[in-house]
Amino acid sequence: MSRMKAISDGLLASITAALLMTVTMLLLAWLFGVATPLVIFGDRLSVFIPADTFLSLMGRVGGYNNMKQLGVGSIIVGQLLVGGFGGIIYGLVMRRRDRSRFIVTGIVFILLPLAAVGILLWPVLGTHYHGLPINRAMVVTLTGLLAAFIVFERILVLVFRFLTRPRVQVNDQEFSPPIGRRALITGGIALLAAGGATELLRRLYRAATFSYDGTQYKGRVVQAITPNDQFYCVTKNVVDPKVNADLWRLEITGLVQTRQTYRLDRLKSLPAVEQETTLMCISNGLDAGLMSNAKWKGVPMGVLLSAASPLAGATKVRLHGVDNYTDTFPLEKAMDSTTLVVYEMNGETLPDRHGFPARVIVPGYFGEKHVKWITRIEVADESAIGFYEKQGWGPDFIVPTRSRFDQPDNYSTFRSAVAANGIAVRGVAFGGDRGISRVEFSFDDGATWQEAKLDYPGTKLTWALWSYDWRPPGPDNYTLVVRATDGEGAVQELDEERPFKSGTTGFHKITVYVT
Ligand SMILES: Nc1nc2c(c(=O)[nH]1)N[C@H]1C(S)=C(S)[C@@H](COP(=O)(O)O)O[C@H]1N2
Ligand SMILES: [Mo]
Repeated sequence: MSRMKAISDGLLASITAALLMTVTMLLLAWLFGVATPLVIFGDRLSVFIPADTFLSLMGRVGGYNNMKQLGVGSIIVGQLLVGGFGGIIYGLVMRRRDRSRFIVTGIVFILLPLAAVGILLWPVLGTHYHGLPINRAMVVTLTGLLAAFIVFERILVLVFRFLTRPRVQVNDQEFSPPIGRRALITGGIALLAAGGATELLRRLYRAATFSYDGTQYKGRVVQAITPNDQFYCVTKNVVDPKVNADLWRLEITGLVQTRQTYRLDRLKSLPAVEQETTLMCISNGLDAGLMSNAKWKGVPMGVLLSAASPLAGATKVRLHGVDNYTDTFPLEKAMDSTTLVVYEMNGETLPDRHGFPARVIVPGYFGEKHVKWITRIEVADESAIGFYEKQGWGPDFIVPTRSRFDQPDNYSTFRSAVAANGIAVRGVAFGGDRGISRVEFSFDDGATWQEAKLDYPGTKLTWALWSYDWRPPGPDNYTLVVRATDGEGAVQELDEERPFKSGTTGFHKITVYVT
């Protein structure tokens, strides 16, 4: 066999094998919720990207959604490249042999990759999109990888053998197709596999989070309680979990005397509380709508923790979602009666994209900490950190007091005859878990302030809705500003010392023209 033929047959066989391996992974993900390198590689890598690099990368590729697509695309290309390289080496080695032995190809193409990928992805192997508990999810993820690598190895070996086997002759009759035709057949299979992978990717794409990640709630539609289907949404995932409640468990582990495991029905049988709480994302801009308010129903986390008896030395909890998202907050905050594990949102079962079957509500902290699809509460010490904390977000995760205009729109124009009858100005104000006691409005860029009306005062844990019936003194270009005072009397401020990684501070301003 010529060197060229060894290389080209090795390459063709391995590309076919890598494509079928990708199809296997996508099928496992699609049918059984198995985590595959296609998505968990990105999770594993993104914690090493510092927050500022992450943001500038995100900006350069055109947003979080594009970045996620780029991530998945690169992993697929990477798999094809690594597979192709393996195939070339295999072809060259096979030049001097007539048959490879399974013991060798099994070690090289199944066991070694399994060990390498397993070690590399160890921290994220516990991911499962149908909600298996972490330890079982690890077994399932490794089994899925094993299956995918077996597919690669078997296809590589068999296709290479098919391509290079000498033609068989029986009684002068040609039995196997000529070499050129075999390459054609293999190419056809590879194309089919590529088509299959593309079709599966299309389906996953439709199920993917691209259509709703980053959904905002702001403007004229804003009401005191955000309807579930309009509640803002942020997720790190390409495809969000769709948890099967029968597989799902909530575990209380770590520095506790007695580990606890709850099924959903047991969780729901505990005395429940209802609590209105507003959530806001750490990356919410001053004019943005990554903030919403709902009435949540669930169980105080402190009840679950007390039943497990935290040990001395425990100072934090680390929460784990089935998507391998993690975050932490102080144990003391976890024991607060307003920190909840909830399973209902505005009287309905928690929607999938907001964390079905259960999520955490931790008033006063940024949205990051309100872990969705919660599956484990790990009682931990000071050293525990979470997904976005590893990226360098924080160190402060307490929501600073904020306020926003929802009406009128920025750069609106009013004729003075209309303006003389009053311009309806309204918006929201949010003070974390400190409540809102007062909202002031200015139409001269903060030189003078007017008392706004609190149409919906909310509770300590929610936003307030405010309004002001503004009668502009005459035609002019106006800069409107709003500022809130929280329930403890602290006035909203611009904190120049606060790093952007701890969330923006300052004032929302809009421009209005009266002509
Ligand atoms: N398991 C899990 N929980 C998560 C996230 C996630 O990606 N996975 N995103 C967090 C972020 S960044 C925010 S702002 C809130 C958003 O919650 P929502 O989509 O229900 O509004 O969920 C948090 N909880
Ligand atoms: Mo967020």
